[in-house]
Order: sequence, then C-alpha cells, then structure tokens
Amino acid sequence: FGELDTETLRDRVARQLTRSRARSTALTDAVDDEDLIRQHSKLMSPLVWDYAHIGNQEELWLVRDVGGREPVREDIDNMYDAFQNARADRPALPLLSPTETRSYVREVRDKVMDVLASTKLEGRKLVENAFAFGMIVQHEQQHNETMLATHQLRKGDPVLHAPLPPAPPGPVVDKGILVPAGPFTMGTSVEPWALDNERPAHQVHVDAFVIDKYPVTNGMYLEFVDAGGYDQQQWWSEEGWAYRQKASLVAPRFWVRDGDRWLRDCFGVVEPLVLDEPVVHVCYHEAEAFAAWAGKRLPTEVEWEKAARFDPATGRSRRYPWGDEDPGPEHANLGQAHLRPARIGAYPLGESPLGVAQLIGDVWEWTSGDFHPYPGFVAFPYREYSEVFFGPDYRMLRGGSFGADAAACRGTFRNWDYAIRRQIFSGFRLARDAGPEERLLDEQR
Ligand code: AVJ
Ligand code: FE
Repeated sequence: FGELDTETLRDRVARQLTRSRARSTALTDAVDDEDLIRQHSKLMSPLVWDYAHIGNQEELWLVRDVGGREPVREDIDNMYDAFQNARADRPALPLLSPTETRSYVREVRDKVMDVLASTKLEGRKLVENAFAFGMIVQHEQQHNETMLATHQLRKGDPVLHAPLPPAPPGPVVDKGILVPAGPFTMGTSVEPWALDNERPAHQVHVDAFVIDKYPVTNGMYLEFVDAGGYDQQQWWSEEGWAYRQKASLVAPRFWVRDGDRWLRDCFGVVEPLVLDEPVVHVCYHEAEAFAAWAGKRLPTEVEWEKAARFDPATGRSRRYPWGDEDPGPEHANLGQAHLRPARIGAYPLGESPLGVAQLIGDVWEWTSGDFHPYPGFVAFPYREYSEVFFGPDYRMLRGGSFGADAAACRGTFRNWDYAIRRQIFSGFRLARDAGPEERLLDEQR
C-alpha cells in the first residue's frame, strides 16, 4: 500500500466494496425468488446461499474481527460455513429467504461502511486491516464468478445480457513462442492484495519451452472431437479415461448436438460455435487429452507465469503481461463486461513482452501440477483459505476468465479446482519443450 495515503486507500476500498455489491445485486436480482432458492446443479449452491454467505463472511471478518462489533446473526454462521455444508446439501438447510438475505447483507454492509470510516488504516494496523477489506472484496467477486457459473446452468429464458467482446483488429496468426531458459521470479512479496498462496516471491529456474500465443479455440477443439478424440483412449490419462467413461463425455460442457454439427448454449442462447473463440467448459482431463492428441502438453504453473510476467529486457517479473498498470478494458476481457471469451487476437494491448496474448481474462487456463505452497509459505489470515487444499486433489488454473473481476485476478493469482470440473469458465493453452535447434537459438541470443 506504500504510496497511498489513508484517505485514498479508504476511498478505494469503499469503491471496490460498492462495485462488488453492484455485481452481486445484479446477479441475484436477475431471477425471481423461486430461481434464487432452486439448486440448478448438484455442483452449485442455490444463488441465495452464495449471497448470504458473502454477507456472513463479511460479518465475520469485518464487522466482528476488524470492527470488534457485536455479531449481527451469530445463529446463521454454521449454515453459511462452506466447510460445514457441502454444496449438494445446501438447498436442504433452513436458509434465509431472498428477502431476509437482502436485508441481512444490507445490514452487514451498513456496519462495514461505518467500520471502514472509523478504522485505523495506518501504522501497525494498516496492512492487517486493509488486507481484510481487500480480501472481502475478492471473496465477493469470486462468489460472483461462481454465481455466474450457476446462471450458465440454469434453465429457462436468458436473463443476462452484455455487449459482445471486441473483435480482433487485424489478421490473426497463432504461433508457438519460445520462452528463454533461465531464472524467473515467481509469486510476489509486494502485491498488497495477493493472497497467501501467491507469496512469497521466489526464484525458479525454467528450461526453455514453447507456449502458444493464444488459448485453444473452439475450431481447434472441434477437430479433436471430429477426429474421434473422445473415443481414443490413447490420448487420455488413466484417471481421465475413467472419468470420460463414467460421465459419458463427448464434447465440452454446454456444446449441443444439432444433426451433424455442434452448437453452444451460452447463458440460455443456443448458437453456432464461434470457431476463433477460446474453448470453455472443459475439464483438466479433456485439456490433457487434447494436448496429447495435438502432440503437445499443458504448461506447468511456473511456465504459464513466466510466459505472462517475464520481461526479457530487464529480467524482472511484471504485475501483468502488459506491464504494471491495473487491467483496463483495452488489456483483457474481465469483470463480466462481456459474457463470453473474446475471439483470439482481440487484445493486442494485453500481450506479454514475449508476445503471448490473452493470458489474463477470457478463460481460466488449466496448468499441469497440483496445489503446493511456495517455499516460505505462511498461511494468512486463516489456514482455511489455501492451506487445507494443498495436496494432489486439485489442479491449478491461471489467468482469470471473462467472469472474474480484476480485483480477484493478477499475474500471480492461483485458482484451483478438481480435475473433473467443467461448469467453471475453464479453457487452456498448449506448450511443449523447446527442441534442440530452439535451445541453440536461445543460447545464442
Ligand atoms: C479460489 C475459487 C477455489 O470458490 O472455492 C470462495 C474461492 N474461497 N470462498 C472457491 C473461495 C472461499 C475458492 N476458489
Ligand atoms: Fe466463500
């Protein structure tokens, strides 16, 4: 928070809180009460649970912890504790009604604004208190993305509308980009709102590798589908094939068969595939099988981050591919401004110094590897944010989707989910080891 004075920081937090609440309100006001309490999929909570959970987390962290105020509704803590109640069980709980939920989150927010106005945001308490507010903003925005995924699963007439993302301004050529061998500083120790799992900054040696300029598109993915990739076990891991069989996978989630062609259901509108748009709603196993079929592989997390942040001119790691400035609409498709990924080539101003494009926004990108702490990791502020998820059960996703907000998306941001998850806004891009000639070329640079 170095350069910011207290009042600027307070203003910024207030604006971010207001922005995230406007989004939660829009997502929950878009449907009627019956739709708010319905479970649209076993994988998701009813929207009204997410909304009250947002308020409850805010009450716990800001009203009670930071503000030291009396609880608003201590009696509902357990019901809205994600660890106490699996998603599938949430509709059976005696949840607050939509009306009660709206008045609860409003009451909490009023108190939070009062806490914000009277809390010390300087000296010893600055980092701790400001971070708590920043974390609550990110938490609400993360749940807003989850609620958007629930909207994608709901049946009935479309209720969400947004303008199309920008079109590519010129001809687009996909290509592999050589990322040089050498040290890279991964993670961060200075980003004020970075979560514990992004910390600390640490050096990693990375071998030369090649990464695609753009994410894999619907058109490329369709070739895999048409070639029979879903029926050819050789492209799939053992675990992936077992899941492909069990779940009868034949195409990405929300692709709809129509005679001999595929359509896509995009928030209730069934439309032809946009071939140069990044593929979305694939699980890790599908991404991995596609990569094997294409003769390539998924990037590791450190490769992804180096492609996104490494500046070969200085050796420094940038905050974002385009530089250190916060994301603007010219850089990336973020924040639910558009309700779909942008066609490849749409964000030339968002490219990394090496020329890798659309790393931030559009679709979360599956990377290989599991969820591990960086060396020197310290759980903060609670073990429950990241630490309890470390281990082999989760795969890492990078870069953020069109549904993710800039407040909860950075070059260092790490997202995770099970390898079988497809209802999230997930896609991927391909990488491969550098060949002998490419290595030589790299060494001569
Ligand atoms: C980081 C997106 C995996 O949604 O489960 C929300 C974020 N943590 N509430 C999730 C989160 C607690 C988390 N992800
Ligand atoms: Fe949560």
